[in-house]
Amino acid sequence: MGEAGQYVVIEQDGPLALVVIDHPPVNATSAAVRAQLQQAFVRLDEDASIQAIVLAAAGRTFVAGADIREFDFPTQDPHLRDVVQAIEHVSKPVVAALHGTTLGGGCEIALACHARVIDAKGKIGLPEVKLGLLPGAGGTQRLPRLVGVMPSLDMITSGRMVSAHEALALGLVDQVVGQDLRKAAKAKALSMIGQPIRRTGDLPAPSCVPADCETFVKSLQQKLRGQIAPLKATEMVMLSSTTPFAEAIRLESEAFEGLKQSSQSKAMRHVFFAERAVGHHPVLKGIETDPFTSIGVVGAGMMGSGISVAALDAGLSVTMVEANASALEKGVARIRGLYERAIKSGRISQAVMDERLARLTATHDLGALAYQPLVIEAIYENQEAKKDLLQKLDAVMDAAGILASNTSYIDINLLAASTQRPDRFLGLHFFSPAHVMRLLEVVRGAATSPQTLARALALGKQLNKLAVVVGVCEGFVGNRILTRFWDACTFMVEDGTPPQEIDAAFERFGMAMGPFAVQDLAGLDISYAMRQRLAAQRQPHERVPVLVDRLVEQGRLGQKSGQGWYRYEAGKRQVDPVVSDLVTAHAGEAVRLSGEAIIARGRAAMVNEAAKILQEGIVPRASDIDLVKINGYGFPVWRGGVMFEAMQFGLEAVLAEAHKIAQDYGPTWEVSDALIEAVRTQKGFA
Ligand code: T1G
Repeated sequence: MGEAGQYVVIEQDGPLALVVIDHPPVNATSAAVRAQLQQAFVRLDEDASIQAIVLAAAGRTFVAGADIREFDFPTQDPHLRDVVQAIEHVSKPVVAALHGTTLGGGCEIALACHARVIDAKGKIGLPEVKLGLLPGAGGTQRLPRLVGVMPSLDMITSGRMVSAHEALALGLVDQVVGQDLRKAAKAKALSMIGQPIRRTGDLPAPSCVPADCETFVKSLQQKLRGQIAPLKATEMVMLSSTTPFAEAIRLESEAFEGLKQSSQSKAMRHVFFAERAVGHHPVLKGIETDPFTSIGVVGAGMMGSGISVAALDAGLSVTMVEANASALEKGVARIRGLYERAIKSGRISQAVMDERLARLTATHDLGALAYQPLVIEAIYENQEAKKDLLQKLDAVMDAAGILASNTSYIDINLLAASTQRPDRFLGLHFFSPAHVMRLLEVVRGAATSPQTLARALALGKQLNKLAVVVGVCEGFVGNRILTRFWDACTFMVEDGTPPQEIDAAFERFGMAMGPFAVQDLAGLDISYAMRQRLAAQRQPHERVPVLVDRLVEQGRLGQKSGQGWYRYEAGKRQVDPVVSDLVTAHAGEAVRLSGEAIIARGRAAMVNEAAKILQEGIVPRASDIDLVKINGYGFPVWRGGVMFEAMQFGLEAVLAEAHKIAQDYGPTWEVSDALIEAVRTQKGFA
């Protein structure tokens, strides 16, 4: 694992030494970087000709943290906390020059320097909890000494980056500069020669109002649903006001090492690298794309207006077209309403709202889309209506324009074939609310060209979406697995396990909401319509959900009708005896599954379908499926996604359950060869 390169260089300029870390792409503190950094500071401390030091980094950012790839192996000396300690105890002033994203171990190094100068566009933070970790090189003890306990709890348990100006206001940095960062840092260092050195670790222990901390912990516990790192981090930060620094540092690194070995951190590190891999597609190699400045959206309903807001928020101009006058008005009012609420909650200012709305053009005229580089149709889910619209758009749009459909299930190849530009056509499946949900399924049709795909992914990045490229199949990746999961859960109810017990089991598992509560939120009529649509393709003896269709036929559509699987009074969901009686009557010889058995069955139903998706080449990586489930369907990130969790759990058991499911639910639940192969080879899913 050793690295040979020289990643730390020293430039001397009179009494000043400039130490530059140069370890692309993000100056992560790998073992070699740590060793060279420690050697550099020991040497400079002994060098009498040096009276002050500036620590900076080359490339696009100051240190963005420890090298996450090293966490699967025993830590090599020196530990970062020892390097940080060495920097803090140098006998001459050390000033950090911060640019880009100073994160994790990079922030901890900066905290140990005696002053911090940051570029105005810079950001700084301790995002370790997003990896199931906590700051392990003194961050939980030094940050509170600089900014106080409550701001530290906010920064460390949210993992959010703060801007340069917020960092200055917090007291985290000493100076913000618009240009020539290093020059300013050097001036700062020279001005500190001969002055008493302010070592963060030696600063007084911060005060902490126990009641405030208790309130903070309570609200955190409500949000976490089983995640452990943020609570452990809170415990460490609170030590800063009660425990001597050296002892607290020892406890912090113990807690860090413990979390590093945890399955939650392994899962979240898997997700980190999965997010980096998802954009890699061999067909896109070498294709450069220009950023979008504008797009067109047809349909001003929930999805159309949400997509428009996502684009306006990303700085694009949007032309939103809606044939129906009142629908257009409603769409614009919905967008305006979203921004007014954002102003009320302090997320944006009136000026920002006005600037964004100024980039919105709302019209009935399809012709207004003639020169749009990309147009997304987001009208209601009806195949003929979409084909008709796409043909009209095909006729008015410039030949180079890309056409996209926001359909969540209609065959993209079929829609593409209804246009003259199948190579410049694909699916862009947003999730509701489209301006909030991070996931974007980019559905690549058989004729979609690599250039079109590259453009779509570029748009996804501009809209801050996590774009996952998927092939064409019924329900794409997310809804296809969801349908299997919901069907299996409905069969568990029909066989005698109450829906509220299944929901409780999956909410304990870490899901935001259980499957039946989600169905009620989405509307039972949506999946009912899909089952009706697919009825003709059903295989003989195929088991289909019965009870849910009965609910729909009784007008129980979910939250929108006040009744579904549950009853809703004053917005609160309640178990409905009517449904309980229906279940008991239907189940007869009830099979009431335990929590563990419920999870095992749900897991196997999802993994078996996901394995088929892999087998069919709908996605190239199992981790892509993990990202879809985490970012679109509330699968707990700290379990790493449906495929990673199953591999951690043990695929043998999943396969055994999948065989039982095939026996219980019939031929369309046959076990996937990919799952069998993953167990046979002991290699899991690639
Ligand atoms: N370690 C190893 N590789 C990293 C890395 C890291 N910390 N950060 C990024 N990379 C790789 C990444 O895999 C990708 O590689 C390339 O760099 C560009 O990244 C002791 C324990 C900095 C905001 O959590 O959030 O410090 O795919 O595509 O969109 O307390 O990367 O090209 O082969 O994401 O411009 C804490 C993690 C670590 C920050 C840049 N730090 N990184 O985003 O580029 S734990 C973090 C990021 C820690 C201490 C603890 C982002 C970024 P490849 P990218 P980007």
